[in-house]
Amino acid sequence: MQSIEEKIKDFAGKAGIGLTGIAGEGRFDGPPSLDPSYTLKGAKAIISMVLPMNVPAIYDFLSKKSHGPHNLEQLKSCQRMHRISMELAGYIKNLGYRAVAVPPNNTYRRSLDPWSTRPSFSHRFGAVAAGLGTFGLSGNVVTRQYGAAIYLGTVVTDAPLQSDPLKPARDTMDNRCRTCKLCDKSCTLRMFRDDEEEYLLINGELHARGKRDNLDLCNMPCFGLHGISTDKKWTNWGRHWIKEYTDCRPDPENRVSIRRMMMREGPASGDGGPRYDVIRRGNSLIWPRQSVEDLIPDYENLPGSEEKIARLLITAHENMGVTGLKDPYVLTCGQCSLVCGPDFDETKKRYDMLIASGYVVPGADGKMVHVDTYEEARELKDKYHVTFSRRERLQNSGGAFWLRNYFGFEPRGEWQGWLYQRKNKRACADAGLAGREAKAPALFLGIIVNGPGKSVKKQK
Ligand code: B12
Repeated sequence: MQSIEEKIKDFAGKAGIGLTGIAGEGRFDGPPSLDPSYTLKGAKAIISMVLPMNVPAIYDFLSKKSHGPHNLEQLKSCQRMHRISMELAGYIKNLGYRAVAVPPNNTYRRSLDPWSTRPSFSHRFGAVAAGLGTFGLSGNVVTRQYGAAIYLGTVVTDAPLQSDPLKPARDTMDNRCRTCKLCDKSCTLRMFRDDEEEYLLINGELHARGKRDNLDLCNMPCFGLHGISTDKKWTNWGRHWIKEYTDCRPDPENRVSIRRMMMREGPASGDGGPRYDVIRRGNSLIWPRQSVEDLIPDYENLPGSEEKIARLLITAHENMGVTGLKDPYVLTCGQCSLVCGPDFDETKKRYDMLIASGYVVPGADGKMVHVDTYEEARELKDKYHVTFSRRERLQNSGGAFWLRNYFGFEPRGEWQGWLYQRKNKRACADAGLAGREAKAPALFLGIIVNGPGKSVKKQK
């Protein structure tokens, strides 16, 4: 007879999930967002799942052939992951237990810093606790089978499930990242460091990842606000370049000035509000299958023309109730995970595509135009620079939405966070790694503790 764990994995596999792992009791000692009881009181286990990203769509994206297929595929896959997670939760309920699906993304807890983006449950921490992979330099979870180019999903349950074996905590960092580091070079603002590690204590073991300089340096490229690489040799798909950061990477410790820049550039982009809304609605809510998931064909059956691809995206957005985007391609970066394939050769191949891909910038009609040199890109950017009125900027900034939905104070999580930081700090010190613990730089507390930071700019 099949065990309950086997039945669950069988269900997930038949639904199309690539990898499934289980973390049971004793596997949730870590940062607060590894606590499954935030999602389900009395939770005893989680089922962590992986869907690989579509590789041809990644090639199109990195080589600048088109950003359409990856934009469509991510929306489809996140809906798919959400649907399968809900179906699996239903199946576990049929077996007599309680179960809840964690949406793929955008279920942030309230915080005094509404942009701190702390998830209700961290799929990454869950995947590590369930033995599916370990952290890489970029902080992404890297699996042996697919690298980091994956979508993660989680179901939380009170079923008393047996855990799967864990991967060694340094599996990815020692066996892959040490000699690769191409994810770092794929980030336009170089958010993490390739020469310094930070550590997270999870279930009594220290897990390494690249030290993160400042999460806002990830938020800006990922939301399309800074598309040009630090060496100015290529771009991601972002429409904007922050003037002050084009020649000089900012000092990551100057948190206040970087956040101020994000607050200036977000509204200046003219459609930050609806863009975020597409991501939120596509990732945290589930829609009737025919209106998003089934509307979007698999890569092999996508329409040949860019116009038709854009129309598909716009229809999917409209079906989720979002209009008013200046352009429908909301995914502009994520390159640290897209380049990371199952082995070094594949990763290098993807990275080479990126650095040989040149530049994309908005042209006369607002559509992205491909050019080969920095000078051409600069010229087009200056020529077709679009500005928005103060009213438009305010209307479409989305700032009020963030405050309304994510500002607040959740004492339990903050307390758990404080206890965790202390424990992690002690564990690092005991291991001879004093000061290398991953910090949780809540902006307001950070300002009080560290001061507003240095104004010196740092070139990298
Ligand atoms: C916020 C978020 C983002 C933000 C910030 C990214 C980042 N670097 O953290 C943005 C929008 C920029 C982003 C970008 C991307 N993301 Co994202 N994102 C998330 C999300 C919602 C949470 C990530 C997270 O755990 N962050 C923050 C905290 C919790 O982690 P931490 O800093 O390590 O924790 C420290 C402290 O904050 C503290 N702490 C932790 N939790 C809590 C809670 C409380 C209350 C307190 C007080 C403290 C505290 O403890 C830790 C040690 O100090 C998850 C979905 C999910 N629900 O898990 C997807 C997710 C991580 N993203 C994903 C992906 C794919 C991407 C992109 C590639 C873009 C894309 N979608 O194509 C890029 C990759 C960038 C990168 N290197 O991380 C995947 C990851 C795949 C993988 N292989 O790991 C996820 C899991 C989505 C999914 N369902 O697949 N993302």
